[in-house]
Amino acid sequence: MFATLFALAALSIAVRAAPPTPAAYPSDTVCPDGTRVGNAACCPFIPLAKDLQKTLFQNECGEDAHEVIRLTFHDAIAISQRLGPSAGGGADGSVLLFPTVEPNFHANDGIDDSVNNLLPFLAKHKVSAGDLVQFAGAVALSNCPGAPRLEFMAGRPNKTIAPQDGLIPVPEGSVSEILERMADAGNFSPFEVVSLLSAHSIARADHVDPNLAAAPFDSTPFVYDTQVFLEMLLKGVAFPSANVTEGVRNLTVTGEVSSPLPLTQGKNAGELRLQSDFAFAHDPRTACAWQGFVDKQDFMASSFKAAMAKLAVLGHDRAKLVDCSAAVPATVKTRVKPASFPATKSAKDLELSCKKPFPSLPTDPGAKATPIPHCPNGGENCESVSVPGPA
Ligand code: HEM
Ligand SMILES: [Ca+2]
Repeated sequence: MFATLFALAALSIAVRAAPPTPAAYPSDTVCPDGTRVGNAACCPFIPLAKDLQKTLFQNECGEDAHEVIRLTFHDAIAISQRLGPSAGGGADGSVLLFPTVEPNFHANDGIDDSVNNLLPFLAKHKVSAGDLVQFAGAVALSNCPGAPRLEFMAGRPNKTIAPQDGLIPVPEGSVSEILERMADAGNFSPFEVVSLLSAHSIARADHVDPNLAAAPFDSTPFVYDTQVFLEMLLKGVAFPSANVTEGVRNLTVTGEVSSPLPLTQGKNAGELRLQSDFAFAHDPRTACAWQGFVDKQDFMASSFKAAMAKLAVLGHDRAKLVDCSAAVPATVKTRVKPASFPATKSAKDLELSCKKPFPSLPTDPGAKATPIPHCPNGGENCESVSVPGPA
């Protein structure tokens, strides 16, 4: 009893003694729209989430959501402990504040869409550019079945610089180069980098192979599941573009290696395998972390959430930001199918580099390879938002 009272007294002293950072704003505030949040600084994010869902994402884990999730990484990672503050400010929204600089970096090919799509929200809502990028990413991810609900910390200032080129990993990069870059940016461990790469479960490439648009990295690009970890371990057989064959690949395409599911039919592009993802799946430093996520949905999701929490505050002191995670929409509740070999594939197609036991998994029915649908509704025709803008 006394111990409890003492603990409570100590706690209230600790709370009152806290410095007047934004974290000391009144808690349990009622926002103008009636929503209760822990802190007044979180109020602008409630209408922002609604507007993003209605105007941009349409509550879908489609192209527009994927692009913004990629943007959270490309904004945040442009920071370097080795080169110092003049190299870039991390998760600072510089990509929105200097829309004619960063989108032109080679590693940012295709990022212009998400920059132009987000700029109207910066003009309309009272939030900083850095907060907008990370919050929009968390809202986008909430639409993806299987994904975790991300932490969101608010309060990144708008005062920043455009980063230098060369800080964003490219698929031609070696595992050593990428690990070194990720450690320099934010002390990410090899395990954390593999955790972050789970984002490639909801990803497609428009710019790696110029012959293909929206070429998916796994057979379920609208579901945050472990298929990308499984399918990366299947033997590559061909390229998804008829114009790219093993022999002439280097003439037109870099950063891509042979895929296990190359079938392209109309707009339904075959699976495209990034050279860097494939290298991570087999490198001795990362192969067991990679294989360890196969069919481990919850472990993958919680590991991603932890690594994203680190990524989202790069360049900031987390203690000076305000926890507005409650403003992130709850994730969709659609059940995610456990990992399975795509039709025609089985354990005999695996090429493993980690010596640990591999889970026993079923094969999807079908005598022939199934095309990977272009749209979340299973069809070939779907709209994506493309706001004209400076990027
Ligand atoms: C660390 C090494 C990484 C490399 C080399 C890499 C490379 C790439 C490449 C080349 C693309 C295709 C872009 C295009 O052609 O349109 C892509 C897409 C994507 N990446 Fe990464 N990436 C990395 C890490 C990450 C991380 C950490 C995230 C987490 C947020 C992420 C999220 C995405 C998403 C969501 C897409 C899909 C974008 C879309 O479908 O429009 N990537 N990545
Ligand atoms: Ca997937």
